[in-house]
Amino acid sequence: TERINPHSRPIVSYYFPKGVGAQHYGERHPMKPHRLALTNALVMGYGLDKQIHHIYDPRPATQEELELYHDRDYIEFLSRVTPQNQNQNEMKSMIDSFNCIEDCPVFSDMYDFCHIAINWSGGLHHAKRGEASGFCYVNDIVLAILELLRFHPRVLYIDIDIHHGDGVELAFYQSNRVMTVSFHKYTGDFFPGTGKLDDSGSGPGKHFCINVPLQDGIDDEMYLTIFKTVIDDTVTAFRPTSIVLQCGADSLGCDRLGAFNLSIAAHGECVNFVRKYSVPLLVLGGGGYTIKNVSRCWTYETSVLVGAEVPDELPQTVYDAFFADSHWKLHPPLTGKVDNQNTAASLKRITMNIRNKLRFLQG
Ligand code: TV7
Ligand code: CA
Ligand code: ZN
Repeated sequence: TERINPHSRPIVSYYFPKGVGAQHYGERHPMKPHRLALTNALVMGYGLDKQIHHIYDPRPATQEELELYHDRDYIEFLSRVTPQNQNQNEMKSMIDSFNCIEDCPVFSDMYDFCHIAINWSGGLHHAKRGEASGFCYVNDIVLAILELLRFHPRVLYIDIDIHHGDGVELAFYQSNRVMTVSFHKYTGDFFPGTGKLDDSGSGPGKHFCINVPLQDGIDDEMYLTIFKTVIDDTVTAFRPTSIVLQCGADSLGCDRLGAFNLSIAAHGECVNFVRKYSVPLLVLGGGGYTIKNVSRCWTYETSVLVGAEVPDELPQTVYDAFFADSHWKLHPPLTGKVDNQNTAASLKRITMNIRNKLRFLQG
């Protein structure tokens, strides 16, 4: 008889809020929600929707739901501010105090955008309880984990965006039910500046926070080695009952804001590695600023998650012009732009430090 691989055909739900691709942070802003329209067009173009069990156009979250994490005055402000009223005096001071400037500008339909909780348009890991940060207004990840904690004793959060997942780390810094693991670029001036190796949680959450600080130019081989080692050690020690995976695509090579050297295949291998634990999994987007590659990456990862193989030849879509660079391939070469500042020794030191820390979890 034929062996059935339990990993090959999991039950998959896919969330695509209609209209999210038309949202706009403003001219010159690197965060482009249009990447979500590209991703969805490729996912549908490949026919992956036929392998997905449930496709949702999610409803907006209610104010009450957002207040399960966020401050009431912050959410009230978000629901009221618009490009039209942002110059009124009372709004001006609130815009400053809630940090809705520069990285997090006020844009039209911004509040509708924020309600979106769980999908490739989520993964907005920098938002704090009472203020916006790093292109993120509402922390859909914290809200999702709070919901999971109603049913799951232990939730593992994994973050492969090139930026530190500071907002999620902060929300659960004192919790021993949520373990956060972020892989990120960590150098003096890189946003948000937090996430050093020694930050490990506090109070009951001591040792339940892991940071993997990396340098420019890390390649597929080094990244996959450290990712698999750290995640395997963590899953063994923590035994999560569900996993939330933030898949920020700014860790790819050639990203407009990033400085790593990952291929789409390696980024997707991280997703594949995590799915193989066969633990309920929530997969989210995040950063990603060279949008033709972001949409390729998340399309590929959708195929990995449904257990389908897709050809390297991209399907024809209305967005064909975006993908002409690589002759409409799913896997363009993305490596070779930045020197690798990581060494086998520097990564070994990080892995060993983390392994020692995880020993505190057992027993
Ligand atoms: C999850 N880098 C979010 C990553 C957030 C990074 C930053 C910009 C940026 C903002 C712009 C803009 C930009 C070309 C790039 C210290 C500052 C420097 C604002 C001009 N062009 C994620 C946030 C990071 C805004 N912020 O993890 C409007 O780059 O470094 C900073 C902070 C102060 C504010 N200035 C930048 O990937 C989704 N911002 C153009 C127009
Ligand atoms: Ca990260
Ligand atoms: Zn990022």
